[in-house]
Amino acid sequence: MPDATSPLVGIVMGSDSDWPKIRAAATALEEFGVAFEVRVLSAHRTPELVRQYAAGAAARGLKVIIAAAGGAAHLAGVAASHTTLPVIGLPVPTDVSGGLDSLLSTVQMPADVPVAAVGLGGGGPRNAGLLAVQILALGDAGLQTKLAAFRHALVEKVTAKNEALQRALRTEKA
Ligand code: RP5
Repeated sequence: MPDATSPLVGIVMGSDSDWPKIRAAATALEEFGVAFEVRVLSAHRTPELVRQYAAGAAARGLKVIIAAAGGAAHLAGVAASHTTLPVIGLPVPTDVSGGLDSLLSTVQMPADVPVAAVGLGGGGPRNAGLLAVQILALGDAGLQTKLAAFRHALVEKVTAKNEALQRALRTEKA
């Protein structure tokens, strides 16, 4: 039975080797005070555990699943096939063209079972966490307020960077 401290987001990954590459997803959730859990579950090594996890996620109070995997990255799609919760696919970089295999196998879901895939590497993991926050904010006024403040801070940060660049350019010209 979910309680007030139950995780709202489940982060699953195909291997513990993925964790350092996707840690930023969890960091984003921490920044917004969103309770989450983390599991290593593999679509091909532990298919039955993936099924049990995804099928039981909603009943345990989870609202969003972030599924990270590399290579033939079918974890997000398989998880999505066992739940109607939103699943955010997070492709993990590999040695094959930097992870193009992960990206395509995560994002190219055939029709009827969607996966909301984010980018490969770079801001992808952080965006996975932030997208989960935005989904949760649909029904949480507190999170909406935090998101508004976050976006406002982004504007201030970029504005300050622009002003600093303009000053530097003026100095260069002088
Ligand atoms: C995938 O295979 C995992 O998500 C990981 O990205 C990749 C390699 O896993 P390990 O061989 O490092 O366990 O299932």
